[in-house]
Amino acid sequence: MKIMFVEPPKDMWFVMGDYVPPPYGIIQLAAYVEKDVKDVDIEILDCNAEHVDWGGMRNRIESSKPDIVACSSLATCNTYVVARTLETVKKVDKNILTVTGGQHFTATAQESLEEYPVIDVIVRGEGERTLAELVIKAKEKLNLPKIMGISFRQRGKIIHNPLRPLIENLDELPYPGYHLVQHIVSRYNFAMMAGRDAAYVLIEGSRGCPHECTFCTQWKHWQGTWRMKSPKRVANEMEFCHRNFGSRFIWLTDDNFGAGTRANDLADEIIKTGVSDDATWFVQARCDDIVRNKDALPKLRKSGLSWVLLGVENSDQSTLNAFKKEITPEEAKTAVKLLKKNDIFAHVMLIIGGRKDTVESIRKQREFANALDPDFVMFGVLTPFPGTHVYEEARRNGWIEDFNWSHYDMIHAIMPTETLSRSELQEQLYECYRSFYSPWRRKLQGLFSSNKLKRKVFRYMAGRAMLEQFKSLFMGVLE
Ligand code: B12
Ligand code: SF4
Repeated sequence: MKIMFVEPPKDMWFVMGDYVPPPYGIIQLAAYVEKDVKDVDIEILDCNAEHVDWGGMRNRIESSKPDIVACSSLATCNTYVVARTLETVKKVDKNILTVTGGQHFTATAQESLEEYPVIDVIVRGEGERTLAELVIKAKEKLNLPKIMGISFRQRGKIIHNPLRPLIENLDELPYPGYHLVQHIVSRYNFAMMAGRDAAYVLIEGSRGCPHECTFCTQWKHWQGTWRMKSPKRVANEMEFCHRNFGSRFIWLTDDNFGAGTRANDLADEIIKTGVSDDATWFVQARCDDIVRNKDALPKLRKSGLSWVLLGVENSDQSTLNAFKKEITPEEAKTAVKLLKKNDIFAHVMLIIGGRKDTVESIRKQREFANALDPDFVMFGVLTPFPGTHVYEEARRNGWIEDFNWSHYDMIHAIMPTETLSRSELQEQLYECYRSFYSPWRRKLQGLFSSNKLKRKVFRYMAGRAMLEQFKSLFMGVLE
């Protein structure tokens, strides 16, 4: 029995420059199958890192002769790429079992199975145990329809089996299977964040989220729970990746940092490993968690934490309330100040395009961003990702004008607001970037900042003409 995991050729998200990311989801799944299923051959084909195009992918599948192909998806914008991959598989041999999963396919299992006959099975929610059982049953030709957590077709009908209970203790997961991509592991990099030479890995410190923001897929995907690995385990994984794969830029996939003693304990454990002498790490965080963890920030910095992406989302309290974000603009200001004070690169994410947004309210957002003065800002357009409250409301009310999934990347306007058309909103998005990045004062401050990372990022951006890319997006997107 052979299972081939495929990371298809994906479009890059240009807002963050050039990068080659490890396909963490499938690397993790492959490691679990390797540990849990006997006598199975595992192969990972990472088309991005291996520079394999569609023709090359077909050749690899033909020569590998897998029994199962499991395709990574990551985000809604990759839907067609996944479908094309599994179509390629079926053209090679229609008997190969095709599987996918992740946030988008979990939320759209019914529609996706209706639309794409090339998908045999969708693994909904947490993937490890379900995929392992699928492989065992497929290997032993046992009854596939009894597997919890899958959606599939049976005699022309689409069946959704009940969701599988979540893994209770994430420390039981094997270490991510970077050894399975050992030959290409040095190609993973995030040029803008760490330079092309710093080997880049993703590590999962926790899974899910206890909050319920209306625009986010995460809480529902993970059944409203937040589970974490122990700080010692996370530090050990970092050390393992650093020692075995030379990883020097580590992205924790966590959506939350959490409160309590976790941040402090994590910093202690990482410092003990000595990784921080040579590697830096990144995490996303809520503003309130940064404020709550303020006393731990100096130690976190010492442990190598160099960059935090803060979900600020909006400057307006009533919009934050409508998003159910449960933070205040004041917390955002404090969080940015705290990060900068501790020499941690403060990266802010703001969302425009809420239903009530107007030219005036977006202007206020720009002013807020400028006043916050973080090291880096990303503006996104409110996007109705399937599985979110925003999607349900927008569908119900007929607000969605663009159903091309490849545009669901937060830089294409998908819905108008009450007062702005999609093209006007797209123009506003460009204006947000222009207003923040084009003033010479900010460019010079960035290029000559005392913070080394900020200098590097601004030099990188200057070289890449990122603003021009936004401008062309604004000109071309609705054609
Ligand atoms: C790291 C990351 C990135 C990295 C790239 C990483 C990569 N490997 O390519 C960067 C920064 C480049 C990036 C870009 C984008 N990202 Co991103 N990213 C993440 C992040 C933080 C971690 C992903 C991860 O590895 N998670 C850990 C793994 C183990 O979890 P998982 O992927 O969900 O997999 C589990 C299950 O879902 C399931 N599963 C998943 N896939 C499959 C496949 C099979 C076959 C099976 C059986 C099971 C299965 O099993 C796995 C184990 O249980 C997630 C948020 C998060 N915490 O997950 C967002 C997230 C995936 N990104 C998101 C988005 C929207 C984007 C962008 C569009 C940019 C944006 N606006 O934010 C682009 C898209 C780029 C592209 N073309 O692919 C959204 C996706 C929402 C959606 N429905 O589209 C997420 C969920 C963030 C969020 N809170 O909304 N991202
Ligand atoms: S946006 Fe962040 S805090 Fe809100 S539900 Fe998603 S992961 Fe949780």
